[in-house]
Amino acid sequence: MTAALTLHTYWRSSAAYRVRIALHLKGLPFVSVPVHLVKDGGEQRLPAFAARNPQRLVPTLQHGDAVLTQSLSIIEYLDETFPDVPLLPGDAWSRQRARALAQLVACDIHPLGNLRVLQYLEHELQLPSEARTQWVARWVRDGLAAFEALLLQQGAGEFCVGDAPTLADCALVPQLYNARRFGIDLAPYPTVRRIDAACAALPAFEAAVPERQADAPPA
Ligand SMILES: N[C@@H](CCC(=O)N[C@@H](CS)C(=O)NCC(=O)O)C(=O)O
Repeated sequence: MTAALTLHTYWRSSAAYRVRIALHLKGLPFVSVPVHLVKDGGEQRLPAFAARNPQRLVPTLQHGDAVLTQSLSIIEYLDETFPDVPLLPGDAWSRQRARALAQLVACDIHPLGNLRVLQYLEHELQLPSEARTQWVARWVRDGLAAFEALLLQQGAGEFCVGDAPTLADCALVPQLYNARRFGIDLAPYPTVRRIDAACAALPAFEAAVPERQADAPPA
């Protein structure tokens, strides 16, 4: 019997959403432990959570006694540990493309609109809500334009890299959810939207949607 998988997660965290997609694509059973990122200053900042993940971020995945942090490396760990339904393609060039697209989202878009960054803009720099939204939109549009251009330059399949979902799709879909949340127009990115629709048709992506999580507020 394999060790249990426990995901410390928050329904609207796009980084946790990436890992939920990967777990569902692989058909791995896991227990979700909600970490409320906003209530009472954020449960991620409590000592008990910080002892598990000193970065005080979700996702954090426990696999038996091992504690894993950082969504993309968690997904790569899952891929190596549970190789059925691979999330990285079979050849080095395609693997590099999948990783580069995922990192474009996770390293170059997402950190600029993260909760603690927005809280800093609000509370310390005292930027009004409109300016904070403008900040997020600026970096999301920039990143998605590059993502779209890379897909066109390198030739996407049904999904970002080839005809099966990869690490890149696990990163893209949550970022688009986030973009919609901030009211960003996705019309300029038709290939991205086509791939998002292909992902949305798969039960694994549907199961990972924020509103379907147990800690999501009632509709
Ligand atoms: N690079 C990290 C980012 C994780 C991250 O930023 N998580 C956010 C939620 S999407 C978080 O926990 N934020 C809490 C905070 O900003 O205090 C990863 O990919 O796992």
